[in-house]
Amino acid sequence: MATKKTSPHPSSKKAKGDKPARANHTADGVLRSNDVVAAQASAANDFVAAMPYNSIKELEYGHDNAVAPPPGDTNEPDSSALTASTSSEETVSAKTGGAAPLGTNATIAPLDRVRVDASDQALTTNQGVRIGDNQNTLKAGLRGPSLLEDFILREKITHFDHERIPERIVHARGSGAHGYFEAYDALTKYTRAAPFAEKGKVTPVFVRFSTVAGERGSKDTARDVRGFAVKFYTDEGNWDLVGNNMPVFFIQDAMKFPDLVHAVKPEPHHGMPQAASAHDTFWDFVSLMPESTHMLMWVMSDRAIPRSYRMMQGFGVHTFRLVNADGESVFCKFHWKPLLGTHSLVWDEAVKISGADPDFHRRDLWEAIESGEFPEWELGLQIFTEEQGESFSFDVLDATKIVPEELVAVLPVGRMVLNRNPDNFFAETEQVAFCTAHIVPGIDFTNDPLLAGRLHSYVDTQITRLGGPNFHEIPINAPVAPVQNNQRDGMHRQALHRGRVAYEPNSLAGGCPFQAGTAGFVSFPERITDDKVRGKAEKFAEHYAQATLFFESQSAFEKAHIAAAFRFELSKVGVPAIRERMLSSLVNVSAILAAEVAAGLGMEVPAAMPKAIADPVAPEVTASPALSLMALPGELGIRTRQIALVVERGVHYASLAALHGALTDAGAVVHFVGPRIGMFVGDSGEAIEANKSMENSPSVLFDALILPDGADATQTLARNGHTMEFIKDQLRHCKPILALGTGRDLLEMAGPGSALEDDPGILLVDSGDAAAIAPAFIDVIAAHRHPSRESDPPVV
Ligand code: HDE
Repeated sequence: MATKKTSPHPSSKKAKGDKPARANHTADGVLRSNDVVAAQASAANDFVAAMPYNSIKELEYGHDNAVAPPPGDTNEPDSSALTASTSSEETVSAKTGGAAPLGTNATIAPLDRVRVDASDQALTTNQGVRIGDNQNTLKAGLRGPSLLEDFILREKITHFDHERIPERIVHARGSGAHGYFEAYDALTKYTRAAPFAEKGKVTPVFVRFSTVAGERGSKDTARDVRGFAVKFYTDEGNWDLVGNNMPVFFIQDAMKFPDLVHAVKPEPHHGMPQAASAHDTFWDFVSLMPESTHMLMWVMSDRAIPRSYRMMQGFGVHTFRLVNADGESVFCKFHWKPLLGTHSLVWDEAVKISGADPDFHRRDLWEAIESGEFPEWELGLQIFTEEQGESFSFDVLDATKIVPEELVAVLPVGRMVLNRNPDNFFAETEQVAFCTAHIVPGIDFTNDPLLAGRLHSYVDTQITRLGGPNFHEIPINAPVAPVQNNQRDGMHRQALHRGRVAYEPNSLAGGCPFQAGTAGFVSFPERITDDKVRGKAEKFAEHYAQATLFFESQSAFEKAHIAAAFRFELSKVGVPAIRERMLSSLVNVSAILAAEVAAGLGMEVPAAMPKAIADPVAPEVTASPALSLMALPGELGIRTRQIALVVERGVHYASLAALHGALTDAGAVVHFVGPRIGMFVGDSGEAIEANKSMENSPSVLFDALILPDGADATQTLARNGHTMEFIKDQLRHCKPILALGTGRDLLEMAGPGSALEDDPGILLVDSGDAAAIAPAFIDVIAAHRHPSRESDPPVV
């Protein structure tokens, strides 16, 4: 039990700012040395004596104590001097400040404390010395040799030489933002986790989206899984939900992760290809790992080329465990659903964007937040009991399987809003360190063997990447909850820990910091009685049912895109036997898909690959509409969509002005795009400024296109090769086009001619009707894309 001590030794009293006082060696009638250090030791005696033994030692044993550990013994000192490092700690200077307020850790505070603003400040060295000349090295004579004594040059260059840190081994390319999570309701029935403690509770978050395979400087629009990692700074510590935009993974056991990553990354001899995974090693590996097939269906779908980070789902992937305050537990899967809906690029567009703007997703996220269009997701949970989980046809500990939403519905529990861009990309987005092992009371792990490996991997990798074990002190990683423990030292330690105690139990620091008992994290006491083996449960051997479920649940054009993606990726594989092996695996997913891909590769459909299990349990769900991107159209409207209004000298001004107004009112981002940037004079003499050119911003960067009216203007535009490319791509990618008056001529030159009238994504009007057509065009843009225009025949 904690006790309170009330009789400090007289020598512990000291006026703030005084020099360390010689003890009054006769104050209590006992003659003592007047040595300050000896007096300090003697002062500690009463305090230490108040803890005669470790009263919780006996509670370290047995099951009951394991599930409900006691709080540690603790005593409160009457004077901070009793637990201080030094009797002079109240000697204040500009460098040291005053004594730390008791029980606080000043390194844990809002990021304001580390934000640096150089406005109105002179340039200095890292030692704070103002620099007189930042242009010239110190030389012996104007044309003489540079001198080694130039400490300013050497400091500057040395720091520069070490500016880079190792990039993440996977997920190197990413973009982040701050925001908050808000709980819809208390979820205390299922979990005592802090973010769900009460209705309306708000928890700060930092989110990082990423690609997986490419290096830090690679393109955003590669075909790849996207990371979706959320750090919740809860008032009970940091919780990281380190998920992806796809709900399954390639492998079932952490043992295979290095193999997977070595297969998917650039081939080691020549370092190619960058960002993509279209090479022999990846397809060699996955075609030998049929458990990957389900994930391959997701990766070959349009989910692997999202339109925007703001328009993709997120998933925790593994089954997690929730635990309530009574110690009752359920299993759970985490889902993020974007308010804007799920929308993707098409492959040809993604390829072209990677040249036009490799930062396409980073820019999109940044610009949306800068313009106050804060992206939002709803968090949903699939909750089921362990017993329910055991009854499913698949194993819920197998990360290559989903729990279909038709089997367990998704319960909406809160929303996440990203409302602030980082101050500094390196300090925040690059240095943020997520870890699946960062959980808080109320959340626990299951025995998913992939998750187990992750629990080790993330902290381990940060030690190399961030240069030591103290990365939790980097401001972006520091929790808002207090951090107090006896871990000390190591590279780049920031905290100045008071006192001489760095162990527990102790009496010299009044037992502090003490173990929290059931107020802290206590692992769920899962019963385990089994053999210690290397192996997997039988249900893990079923590899195809959910791959088929996914494929069959897609719309016709999504199926066509999946077939086209397999065709493209496998066409890049140099070794035909690998292509054939992969095709034989696809036969087990869908005969139609296999036939479609084989035809696209000029191959015969091979025999089906032998399955690892002859007689699997029949799946509960054979069609899941929720798996189609069409299931989440999201908020209708055109907010943040990028619209190109083409301009040239002599365009019909009034119609463009009317549309500019209507689209702006609807929240779109309107750009005037000319053959060059700069001023153009319209038909009535007014000026229009083009902020983009068709050369610097090809049409793949825009969601919709308006072709202007004006005979002279359109004739000039028609002679420009860029104009035709601009329109052709917009047509090819099934995006909305509005042609005003003679703008139709341009469309006909570039496009399919007579089919224009029947295309739901194309509107043709006289310029006098521009204002009237605006609402209809807004609806056409809101639909994003009009796949009926596609030339690839749909897979039926
Ligand atoms: Fe990761 N993963 N991973 N991963 N992962 C990393 O951690 C790892 C897995 C995911 O924005 C690394 O800090 C292992 C699944 C995201 O900073 C590393 C295994 C899922 C991010 C690592 C997996 C993920 C990472 C690299 C299998 C989806 C980026 C740098 C056992 C649920 C986080 C780092 C960010 C990053 C290991 C599998 C998601 C090496 C060993 C499954 C979103 O520690």
